[in-house]
Amino acid sequence: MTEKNLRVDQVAPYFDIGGVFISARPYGSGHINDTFLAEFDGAPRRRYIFQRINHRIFKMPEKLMENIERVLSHLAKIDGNGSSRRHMTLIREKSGANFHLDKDGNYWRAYVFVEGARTYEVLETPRQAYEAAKAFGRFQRQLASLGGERLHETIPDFHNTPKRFDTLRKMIEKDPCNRAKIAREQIDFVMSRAQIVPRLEELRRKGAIPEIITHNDTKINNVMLDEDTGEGVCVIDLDTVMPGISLYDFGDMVRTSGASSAEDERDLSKVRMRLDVFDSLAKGYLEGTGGSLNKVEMQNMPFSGKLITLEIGIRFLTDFLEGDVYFKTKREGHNLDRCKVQFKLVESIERQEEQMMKMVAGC
Ligand code: ADP
Ligand code: GN1
Ligand code: MG
Repeated sequence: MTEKNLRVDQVAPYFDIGGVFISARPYGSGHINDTFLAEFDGAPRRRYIFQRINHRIFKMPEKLMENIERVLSHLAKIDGNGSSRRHMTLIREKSGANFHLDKDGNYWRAYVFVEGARTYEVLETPRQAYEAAKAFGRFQRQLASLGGERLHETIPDFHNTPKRFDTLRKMIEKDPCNRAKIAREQIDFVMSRAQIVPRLEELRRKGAIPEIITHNDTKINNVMLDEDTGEGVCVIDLDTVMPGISLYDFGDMVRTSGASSAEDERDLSKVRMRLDVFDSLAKGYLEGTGGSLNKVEMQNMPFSGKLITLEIGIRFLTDFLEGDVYFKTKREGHNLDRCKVQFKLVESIERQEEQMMKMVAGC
């Protein structure tokens, strides 16, 4: 057992699971939290997900968990409680708290493992895109009826592209690791697209696109599809659920589901936006959101794919220049590789934007 697994061993007894902890292993390929799959004997279920929340990135874990608790109890009311796989189920600490704070100051949470469903890194068929987009759209629609106070902003300005752009500019000036010279081509790529950066924020500010509760991290490995039927089962990774605009979510779906390659593919000749997948994404999303989008939102669906892809590319580039302090990396230049894929996708969208517009109009 690695030290990390031992930590799960030590925190598991604090959670109201019952049964005996057997083992835990690192799980999934998220870039932010430390995720483990834990097995228990004699508990109501055998498998649970344990996560150590990255509190360097999420600076207010209590507030974040307050959001998640409100969101999940709302979904449970709509979907029905208990064994539903439609939403995640949080396991409380025996004290009743929705997280456990360990002696080193780490925040832990536990969820029921969603069985019989899986995530993908690269989608294989347009049908999967339809199902994933429908599930994310449905999630947005269900949260439209969440009453009470505005959710906490777990990361302020998360999808504020102009702010992300400014942060990049400052990082280029500072160039703390002397890496800007390696990324000259990517820096020029962003600068030549500066004029598109503010569009979504302007539409939000003018009220042309309404503020709603959004997921904000609709990457394809954050939705689980049924292993047998392929249906969208459950939206996961709720750390960034907060006020936003619909197109942040649709844009990130286009970026990750529409892409023909992995996010960090090194052979850029494999990277393009798949039109048939885009078509299915648009159909699934419009179906899931159930007619709640206005004309401006619909007209900007292809654009949002381009802008959010550029934005995430900007974030990978910024992190590369800063010395890889935000996203988990597995190899040298990993963030720059990820950035290159995003920019190749942006170019591919630019070439196909007109056709994408026609597809949305045809939905
Ligand atoms: P990160 O914020 O680091 O991306 P996630 O919450 O997305 O972490 O979890 C990482 C991975 O763990 C997911 O991509 C998924 O494969 C798996 N996972 C997370 N929660 C569950 C769950 N409740 N049931 C099954 N698998 C899960
Ligand atoms: C992170 O947590 P994960 O791996 O699902 C990031 C997203 C990025 C994504 C890029 C909180 O998502 O915003 O789009 O990596 N999450 C956070 O792969 O920053
Ligand atoms: Mg994730």
